[in-house]
Formats: sequence, structure tokens, C-alpha cells
Amino acid sequence: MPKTETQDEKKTDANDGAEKEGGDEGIDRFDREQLHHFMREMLLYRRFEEKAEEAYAIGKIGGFCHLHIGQEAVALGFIGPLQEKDYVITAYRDHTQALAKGLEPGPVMAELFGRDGGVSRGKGGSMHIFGAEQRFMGGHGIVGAQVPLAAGMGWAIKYREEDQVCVCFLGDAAVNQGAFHEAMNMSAVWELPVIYVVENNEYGMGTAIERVSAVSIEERGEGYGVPTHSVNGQDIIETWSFVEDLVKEVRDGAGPQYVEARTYRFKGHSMSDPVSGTYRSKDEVEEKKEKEDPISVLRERLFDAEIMTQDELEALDEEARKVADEAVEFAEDSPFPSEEELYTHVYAELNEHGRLFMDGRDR
Ligand SMILES: Cc1ncc(C[n+]2csc(CCOP(=O)(O)OP(=O)(O)O)c2C)c(N)n1
Ligand SMILES: [Mg+2]
Repeated sequence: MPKTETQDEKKTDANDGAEKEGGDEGIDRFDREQLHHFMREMLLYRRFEEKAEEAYAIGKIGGFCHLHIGQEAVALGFIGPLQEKDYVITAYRDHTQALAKGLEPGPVMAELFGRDGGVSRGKGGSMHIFGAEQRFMGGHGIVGAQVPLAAGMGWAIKYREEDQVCVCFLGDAAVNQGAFHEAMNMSAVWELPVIYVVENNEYGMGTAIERVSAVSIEERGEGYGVPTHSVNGQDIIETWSFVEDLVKEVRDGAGPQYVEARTYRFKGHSMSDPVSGTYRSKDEVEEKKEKEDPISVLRERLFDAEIMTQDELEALDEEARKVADEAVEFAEDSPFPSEEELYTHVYAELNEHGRLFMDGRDR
């Protein structure tokens, strides 16, 4: 993007983005198979996390566990349009993004259970889902920590003259971290191929965003000259359409992008936190669930367009429940890591220059 553009010109809404490409923002852009795929995926994410919630309640999962329930269309809409070679990095609310990037449900569930068959050998837990092969670069527990890492990945892509794109998810509270601002500035200066996606679910742990930010989430990216956009993250059709176009632009050299995905979490911040209480009312949550559940939003659109029947929906749901049940079985069948595992994967191994890094020093 030329640097002379004004902020207003740079700011787009999902509708503008789709119109700009000449595409149809509506359902006609997709064929029946794709639309059924959207439903299949989001049902899987929902049923998977409901199983995790159940397992947590009976002590099968320990430590922190943050559910993405209510935000599924953001995971699918931003990851689905990517290619296998593209990178994804995120915060601790990371289960559904991992599934969207192609990690298997069984090993992801086993990680939550702390088992040897988990994607991080049971040593990372819920907040540290990782899949190097699938280019899913975690799962990060420190708020905002993944943002400079994403800039680093963007820099590596550019340095190697490759054409991958990196998608970096962060929460609305993470835009108040210093690391976010440094990374945005460097990304803009070096024109890095990174799409920063702020999942604006309206709250940090229990603090409404307007109580801690003088400007809107959307405005946060503008000060750095990074094009900013806002998308309805509860509507998979709108989100996917917008992201598909944006990814093409970034792959073609448009540089960093900043997208607010307007969304909402239906559960508590983590397992020990209440769904509602002093920081938001029960009525607010109920209204959002009724009007903005991404699965119901898609269902209504597909039913209205006669692209899916009730029977087909039920069959997809049954399939999703089966996959989630099998993921739990896989986790249960996997042993706990042995004591020796405490000493493996602690230090980095040989890097591509043939150097061994231990304890941060060359050896
Ligand atoms: C540097 C740092 N400060 C504080 C915390 C504690 N903490 C964990 S999650 C969280 C809120 C983050 O909210 P947001 O970025 O909006 O993400 P969401 O949980 O809504 O997905 C806080 C303050 C932390 N993990 N890291
Ligand atoms: Mg939040």
C-alpha cells in the first residue's frame, strides 16, 4: 500500500473488502459443499470444547483452560482460507485455531489431558498447543507475547523471499501491551506479510474494553500506518469472504494488515471464572447467545437458502459429536509422560546453521 494513503482510505469494512474484489459478499460465493464444510467444522469445534469442559469438571484436565465457544467463526474464517504453508500463531484460547489449522482432535485433546500422546507431549497443556508440521506456532500464555513473534515470522518470510502469510490472533486486551505497539511499528516499516487479528470479544478477563481503552479497537492499528479493517466475526460467510480476499493481497505484497473481528465469548474467561456476574449481566450473555451464535447464524442462512435441511444438520452434528468422543477416548488411552520426559525438549536442538543452542548460548 502506498504510504501516502490517508487513514480513512486505508480503513475498510468487510463489505468494502468484498466489493473491492468484485466478489459476492453473500452466500452465492460458495458452493453447497463449502457451506456444509463450514457447518461441519464449527460443530466440531463446539462439540470438542464441550467435551473439554466436561472433562475439566471431573478433573481429567488440570491447570488453565480457556474455551473459544461463541468465537468459532473467527477461527474458521481466518484460518480456513490459508494454505498449508501459511503460519498461524495465537494466544492461550487456542484449541479451535489448532483444529482449524489441521491438528488432529485426538492429540489436541490428549494435550489438554496432559498425556504423552498430546501435541506437546503433554507438557504444554491447554495454553500451549503447538504443531510445527502444520505451521501452527502456538498457543502463548503471556498476553501479547505472540505479537512480536508473528512479526519475526513475517520478517523471516520476507528475508527468504517466500510468499507465505502469517495470521496472528490476539485478544482485545492485548492491544494495551507494549510488545503489540513495537511489533506493529516494525511490521509497517518492514512491510511484513502478517495479518493481525484482534478478537474483540468485548472483555479482557473481566474488564470491558471501553473501560481500559481511550479509542476503539479498530483505531488501534491506525497510528502505525497499518491498513485497518473490521469484520463481523459471528458470520462465517462474511468473515471467510473478507479474509480470502485479504490473504491474496498480502501474498501479493500488500504488507501488514490489522483486522478487528467483532465477536463474543459465551463462557467464562477460563474454567474457574463465572460466565457472568459483576462484569457483565446474564441477560447480555443470553441475548448474544440467542442472536449471535455463529452456528445459529450460519444455520439460518443455510436453511433460508434451502442449502441445508434439518436432517443434514443433525447428521453433521452427530458426526462432530462422534469425533469429539473419539478425541476423548484417544486422550484417555494415552499414558502420562514418563519422568524422563521432564528432561526432553527443554533446550533447542541444532538449528539450520548447524549450531547447538543450549541455555541461550552457542555451544
Ligand atoms: C502479560 C500478562 N498479563 C496478565 C496476564 C493475565 N491475563 C490472562 S488473560 C488476560 C486477559 C486477556 O484478555 P484478551 O486479550 O481480551 O483475551 P481473551 O481472554 O478475551 O480472549 C489477562 C489479563 C497474562 N497472562 N499475561
Ligand atoms: Mg477479550
